[in-house]
Amino acid sequence: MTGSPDRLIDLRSDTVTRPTKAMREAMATADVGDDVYGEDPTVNRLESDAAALLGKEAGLFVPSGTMANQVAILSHTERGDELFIHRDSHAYYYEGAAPSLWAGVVTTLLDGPDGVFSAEDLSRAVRPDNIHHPTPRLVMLENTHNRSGGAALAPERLDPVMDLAHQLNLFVHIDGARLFNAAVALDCPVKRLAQKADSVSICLSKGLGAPVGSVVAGPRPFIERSRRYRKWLGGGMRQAGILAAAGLIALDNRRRLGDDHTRAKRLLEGLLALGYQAWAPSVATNMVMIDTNRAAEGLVQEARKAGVAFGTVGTHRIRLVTHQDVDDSDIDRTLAVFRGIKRSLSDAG
Ligand code: TLP
Repeated sequence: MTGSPDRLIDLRSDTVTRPTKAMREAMATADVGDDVYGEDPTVNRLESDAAALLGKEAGLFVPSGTMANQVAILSHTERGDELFIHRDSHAYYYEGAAPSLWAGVVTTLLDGPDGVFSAEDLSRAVRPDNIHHPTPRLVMLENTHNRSGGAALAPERLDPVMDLAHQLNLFVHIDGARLFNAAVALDCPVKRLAQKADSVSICLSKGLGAPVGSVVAGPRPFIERSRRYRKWLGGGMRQAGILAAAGLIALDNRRRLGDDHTRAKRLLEGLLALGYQAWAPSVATNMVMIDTNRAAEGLVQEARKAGVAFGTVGTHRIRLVTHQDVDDSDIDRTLAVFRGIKRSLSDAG
């Protein structure tokens, strides 16, 4: 085994990044006001810059990706409505029962590769208007798709689903926590990826490196409703320009996401060369998923002792995520740790 190094290489998520010096300086010197009165100039700038990048009329700064998803669901639906969502989507899988708790919607789960269901699947799932059924209202998509290995979904995959949703009078929200990763991997403007969605949310605190924050974007009336729901959920922040200043730098950081993808690819190829089984999406981004024949949690513990942290996705799969605080030598060290684990396993017979 490789000896325990001085610094932990943290590949658990791209949420673990620490704000850079430039970000901290921008935060310290941010122009601020009370955002609940709509008077924080830095928040206002972040909201309009993000909305412009996403090709939407208006934006709303919220504390987290989870709140972004939940205010979007609340703003699009009424109690008793039906939400169509992939079984592995964050808003269903990782947000507790939040859609039913807050919005009072029923979730109908769909399946499909790379975290996306087909237009045909959606068409089969949407039942006719009838007093016995909930009212079909919202389709939620996720790009990149986290539990599907960070799969980037091209317009050819998502547009037909969104077109059908609109024909059926359903709204569409995209959880774009990592939409900029998708744009970079697909070499497609982010605006194009969001074009057919009624609303979209992005996270500033994942690969973009901000300490906190997400933005929901969509038509102005939708954003005004979302502002009310954000307040209800306790997300009305005061001198939030301190955080939005980091968010503005995070938006610029989209230009460096390609480096994370290159490192993830090198990590994947290195692990494959060592004989590990990878589980890869059609278009990969900054995540690597490895299937393990031993309990994934045991592997996590062992690697952590050797200075590399990552997480599990189920009992026999691990997830490694690259981000701005991981460099090329960290990838080399990670591969050395995996080589050591492999060797100790085969030595044990
Ligand atoms: N994802 C986290 C965990 O919650 C799993 C991670 O480490 O990947 N949408 C997507 C697609 C996400 O991946 C996440 C966070 C969220 C929403 C929620 O964002 P936060 O953590 O800001 O509430």
